Amino acid sequence: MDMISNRIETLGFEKRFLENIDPVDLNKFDIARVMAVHKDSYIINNGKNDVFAELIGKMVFSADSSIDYPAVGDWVLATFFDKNTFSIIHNILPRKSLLKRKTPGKKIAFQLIAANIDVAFIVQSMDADFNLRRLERYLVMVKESNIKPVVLLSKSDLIDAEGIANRVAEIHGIMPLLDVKPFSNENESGLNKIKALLVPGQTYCLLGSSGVGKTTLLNNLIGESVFTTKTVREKDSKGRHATTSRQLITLDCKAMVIDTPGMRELGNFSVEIGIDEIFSEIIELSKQCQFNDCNHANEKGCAVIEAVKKGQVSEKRYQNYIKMKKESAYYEMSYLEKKQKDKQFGKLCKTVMKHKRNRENK
Ligand SMILES: Nc1nc2c(ncn2[C@@H]2O[C@H](COP(=O)(O)OP(=O)(O)OP(=O)(O)O)[C@@H](O)[C@H]2O)c(=O)[nH]1
Ligand SMILES: [Mg+2]
Ligand SMILES: [Zn+2]
Repeated sequence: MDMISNRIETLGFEKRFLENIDPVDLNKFDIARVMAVHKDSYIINNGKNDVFAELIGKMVFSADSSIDYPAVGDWVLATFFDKNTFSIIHNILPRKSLLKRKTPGKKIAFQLIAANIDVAFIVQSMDADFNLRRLERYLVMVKESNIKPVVLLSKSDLIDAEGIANRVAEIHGIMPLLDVKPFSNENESGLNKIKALLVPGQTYCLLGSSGVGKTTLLNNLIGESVFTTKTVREKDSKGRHATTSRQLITLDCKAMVIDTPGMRELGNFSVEIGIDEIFSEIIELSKQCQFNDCNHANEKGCAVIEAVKKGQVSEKRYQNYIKMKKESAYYEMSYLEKKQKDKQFGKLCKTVMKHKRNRENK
């Protein structure tokens, strides 16, 4: 067990993952990490090698939603067969973080991005893609998921030093303590500063719009062009993602990285912790609003609106805050509605069954 635990520690395993696990299960199963997900099959690693895996039927039958399925980065209990060439996943260990987004549409459904991530590299390119509002959305998602954000500004080769400094200053204007690293995959400037952030055994993920250079960065960190990036010709063809699968890569320095496909839509937000953290100055101001339940929309004595009028909070930032708040409120509402509907449907079933029984008994 100890030898195995040493081996999985290099994959980022921590004792805390075992906190609520039955010791009997630990004797029965191996601990392994999900390295890649492909439809309904998986590649997992128990510290020895990558092994093909499937879910035990019980897990599939009892799954309520996508959250009950393994994501890249998950720790699982599994059994290994045929000299370590095939495995069955029995259980997912409690996650320390889970990056997910709501799938488009009104239905409450999530797409899992990755589990047990320590640091999220939010990548924006400094040319066309640079957008503070989008950055705020990514930051909210990352904070909400209990993950440390670092902002990587790519394509520094395309703008001058002043342009770079301005963009960094703009970000620090809204988040003074945020780690922001400009870099270029093209001339490799700033790459060493990114490498210096990588800690062995920690798991990182690359987030950001399509075409900002996430996969190119990963290839640079590996030191080899292992993964496909967009060719120059394809660069303009919007909507085509170079990266489509998700997998966990172990770098030579023993840090692990998950590359993700660019997300076109970030989806709505389920809870408000993230929003409150990223818009902390607005939360601070709202304590001075005349009404406790102020929505900062058009209420009398609203300190937030006052600050926007005075130019202390930018109009755009305020609008983004209101927009995200609305989305999150909408989300909560539709969730409740869904539950309500489920209840009504359950009642309906019961009544139908009762009538049926009554008829049969007659
Ligand atoms: N000038 C310049 N071009 C870059 C830089 N980084 C990436 N590129 C180019 O940008 C294009 C897109 O890069 P990718 O690494 O495929 O982008 P991605 O973020 O992985 O995109 P998706 O996988 O679609 O999400 C490629 O043509 C790269 O050569 C950079 O720092 N400077
Ligand atoms: Mg990519
Ligand atoms: Zn207010």
